[in-house]
Amino acid sequence: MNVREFQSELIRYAHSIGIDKIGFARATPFPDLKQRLLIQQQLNYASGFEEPDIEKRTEPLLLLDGVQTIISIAIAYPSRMKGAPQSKKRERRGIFARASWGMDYHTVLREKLAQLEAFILVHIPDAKLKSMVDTGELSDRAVAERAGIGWSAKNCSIITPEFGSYVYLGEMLTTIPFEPSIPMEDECGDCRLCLDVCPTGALIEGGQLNAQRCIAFITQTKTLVPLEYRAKIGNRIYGCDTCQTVCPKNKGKHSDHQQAFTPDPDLVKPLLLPLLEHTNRTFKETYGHMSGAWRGKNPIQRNAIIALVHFKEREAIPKIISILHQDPRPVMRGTAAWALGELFSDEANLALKQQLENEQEQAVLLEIQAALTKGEK
Ligand code: B12
Ligand code: SF4
Ligand code: SF4
Repeated sequence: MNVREFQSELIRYAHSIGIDKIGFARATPFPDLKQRLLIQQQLNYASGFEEPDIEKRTEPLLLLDGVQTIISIAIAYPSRMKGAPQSKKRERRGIFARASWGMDYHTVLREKLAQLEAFILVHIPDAKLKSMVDTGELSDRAVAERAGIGWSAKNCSIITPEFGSYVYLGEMLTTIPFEPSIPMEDECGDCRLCLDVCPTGALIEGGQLNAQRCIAFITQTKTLVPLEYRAKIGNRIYGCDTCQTVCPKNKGKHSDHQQAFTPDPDLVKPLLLPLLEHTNRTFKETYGHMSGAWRGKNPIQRNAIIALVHFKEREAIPKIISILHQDPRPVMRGTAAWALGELFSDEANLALKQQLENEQEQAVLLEIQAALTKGEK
């Protein structure tokens, strides 16, 4: 079998194991991406979650000797859930972004790539292969764009004609000289809906994100959320889907054929107050299989307090007071102080004054003072 024939075999095999799209990119350097990454770094627009070595990100040869082709794969995930529970008074709920529905996509895509590797090695035993999903050095989107999986859209996502932007991406570097796929034309046209609806103005221009302002990023940080973003987070406890849900190219796109990503409605739209009760162990047991659990329980619990304020859930005041008085984590105490200032009641005011006497942490003291000042107004 020559390389061309094997490539067709490989594509057929990929589809047979549930890979929704597969494309092939030449493993030459990514000079445009390199410039882009440098600019993002200089402007402090990067998130800090990316691989820091820009050379490794843009020079595939540094990752695999003799690399010729990068195989890009895409796997679709659902945009709707069945039986979503209502968020109502005393039973307020947060929301995990769709990229955290069902099983962690890293596990699913890595398994598919491992199957693909095994298939290749049966036919070409001396091939050298290296696979990655999200946490690898490469930009999964830049590879997918070059491999014709979809176009690089104004909301930064790779949008596929078949599944919209609701696809996960992964890739495999190979020493095999496959025929490259043809990249897609941009289909955003004059549309700029995503730029206009982004709640924090994080999309600076088409295809350029200031990650520091992006709610998807902010929900994953471990520090106090800067004041200007707290009201904008809403009930998002992990990630943000707004620039995707608004996109006309995603209209009607809902792929539920990947069983692994079928969401458990009570987990992806969890009750907020019970979330605050989790220990590390119970959180891991309950949410550990989801990609949104990767930063542990602390950011999620901080975001849950912010979401309770979003719902003006005054029933939560006693629990938030207990956090202010007893939680060993300054970020939780600081967020609780702010929340009590927002939800305001005599009980909350008294609790803030008591903590003002006992609090040792400067950042928390500032939050308490700001909350008390707010209450006086
Ligand atoms: C860091 C990171 C984040 C950061 C920063 C996101 C960003 N836009 O840069 C934060 C935490 C904010 C984030 C959020 C999300 N992420 Co994220 N993230 C990553 C990660 C690890 C690296 C991305 C990166 O390097 N960004 C730097 C920018 C500069 O490069 P890039 O976007 O990779 O590549 C494009 C640009 O460079 C652009 N470009 C290059 N040159 C030039 C020149 C010009 C002039 C212009 C305009 C553009 C341009 O073209 C490239 C191809 O599109 C990737 C996984 C990976 N290893 O690649 C996942 C990844 C991008 N994330 C993903 C997802 C699903 C999300 C969320 C939707 C999750 C959610 N619901 O909350 C949001 C979407 C937010 C958004 N609007 O982008 C998917 C995207 C799938 C897809 N269909 O596109 C990825 C690929 C993970 C995966 N393996 O599936 N993410
Ligand atoms: S994920 Fe949310 S905050 Fe980030 S760019 Fe999209 S709409 Fe804006
Ligand atoms: S909302 Fe419009 S501009 Fe933004 S990604 Fe979708 S089609 Fe492109």
